[in-house]
Amino acid sequence: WGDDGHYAVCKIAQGYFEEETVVAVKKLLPAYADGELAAVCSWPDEIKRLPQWKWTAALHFADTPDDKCYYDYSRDCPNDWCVTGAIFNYTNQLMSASKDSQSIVHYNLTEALMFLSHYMGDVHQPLHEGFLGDLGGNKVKVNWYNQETNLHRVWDDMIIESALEKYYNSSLSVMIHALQDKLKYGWSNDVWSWGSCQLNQTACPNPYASESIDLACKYAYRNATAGTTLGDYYFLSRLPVVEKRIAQGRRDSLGSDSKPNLFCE
Ligand code: DCM
Ligand code: DCM
Ligand code: ZN
Repeated sequence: WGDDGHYAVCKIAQGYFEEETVVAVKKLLPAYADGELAAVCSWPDEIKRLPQWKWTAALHFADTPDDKCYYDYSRDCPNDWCVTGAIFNYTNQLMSASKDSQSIVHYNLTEALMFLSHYMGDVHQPLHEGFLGDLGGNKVKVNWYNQETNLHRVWDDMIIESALEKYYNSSLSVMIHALQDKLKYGWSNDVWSWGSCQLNQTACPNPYASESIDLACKYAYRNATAGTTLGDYYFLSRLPVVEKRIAQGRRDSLGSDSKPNLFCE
């Protein structure tokens, strides 16, 4: 996702934190976040091109070999170096620190929190599990209405931007409130089934990556080959997918749902 998408994922997730998670997250947030997790959720995108952070660039996605519409951790996440591997890693860091405050290994838990909340958003963006050959749609040049762009950017930014203009008075907080209402009243019948993490599991990003590549094949890549002009039809049929994936970004990270004690000290 772009900045708006990540902000929305984290803002919605925050609303589901247990009380002790709120306290622990506030302790870890840098001062400039002013107590808002959402304020730092795009940080991994801001730093990924700096020389000292280049190693993080591949942790934003887990692309599959071309035309494979399913995800396989051992194939798509070599050496754990991908978005799902990163989610396992940063969840482990935060959990081990919360279990053992005397731990000799000192991770930077502020960074761990900012990476984890960003990557939980990215794993839900269908084209972050797109095809390797076109770099998750980055190489698929398309027009979004009359604007030249690529398919990855359509899913990171353009669908959200167009929705903001068309339905949400150009206000991200209006859109976030609408998604929060849909979580409560609209999707309420299936929200219970979104969290699939068992109490004895550290993190469960693999099913989310599987869903993403499935959605990439069924919605993102469909009728969107290079040179296509995407307009109302594509926008109206894909926006519900984008909205649901943003709302689902809250699942099981950071103590929501089934893991209330992640940050218990
Ligand atoms: N994995 C990990 N850390 C964990 C759990 C899993 O690095 N705490 C990685 C290694 C496994 C892969 O995820 O090969 C798939 O795990 P699973 O099938 O349990 O989801
Ligand atoms: N991306 C992806 N798969 C790739 C390469 C990049 O999903 N093989 C994602 C990461 C970024 C976006 O596309 O969110 C733009 O990539 P970059 O910032 O590297 O231009
Ligand atoms: Zn990212």
